[in-house]
Amino acid sequence: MGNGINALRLSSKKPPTEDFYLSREHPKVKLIYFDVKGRAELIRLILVVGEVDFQDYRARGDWSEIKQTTPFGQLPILEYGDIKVAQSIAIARYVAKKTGLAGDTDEEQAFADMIVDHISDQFTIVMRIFSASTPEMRLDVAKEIYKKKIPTFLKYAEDFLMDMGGTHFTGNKLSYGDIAMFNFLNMLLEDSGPFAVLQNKVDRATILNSYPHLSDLFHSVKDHPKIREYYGK
Ligand SMILES: N[C@@H](CCC(=O)N[C@@H](CS)C(=O)NCC(=O)O)C(=O)O
Repeated sequence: MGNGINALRLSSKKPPTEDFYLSREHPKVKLIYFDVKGRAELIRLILVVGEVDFQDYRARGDWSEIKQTTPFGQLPILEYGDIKVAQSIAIARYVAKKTGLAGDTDEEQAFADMIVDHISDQFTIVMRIFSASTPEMRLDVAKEIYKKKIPTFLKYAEDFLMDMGGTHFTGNKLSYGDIAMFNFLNMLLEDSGPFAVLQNKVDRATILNSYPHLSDLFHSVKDHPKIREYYGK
């Protein structure tokens, strides 16, 4: 196997957490993914909110070369010193811990993790839209998911958020669970997202009206100064 696996074996050489934050000229953290939001955007947003200067590497023609160096032949991966981490949710959790966005207690961490996993399951379902083989099938799959899966997903998430006090999934403060929900809702609402094929912009723009706590959470994360800066608004 390539030297990616060897690097992974060096993981006992734990880099100091202070190193995570470095100047833009010499970032120590490198996130490698394709040039889309996909499974990397949550990780990017956590690093952005956590104020970590990272190299946001977007693989293009060099993918087959990079693939040989990845632990599981897939992206995203995160490189940090001698550490190489694969699996988007494992990476998200790792950077959330490093940046204080994973929840402060074991219980808060469990609550943040549980919403992130709930979102991750739904994300995998939404990705079926992209694997549909014809434009007609893509439309049918998108319609089915939008009508049947999304409302159930949102209802459970809204109820859970209400149970946690209504503002943050950990109950207390911003965590990567809130950021993950923002990221998912952003994908649901945005023009370039998987649901754009439905041409139901107006309907999607009002979908959060039925989920007031999720709507407030979405807007509060969207208004986070670092997120506004990242999206250039
Ligand atoms: N469960 C993995 C899935 C990773 C995955 O499916 N990666 C895709 C891009 S979203 C990939 O690398 N595809 C290219 C390939 O498999 O050659 C994760 O969450 O990281």
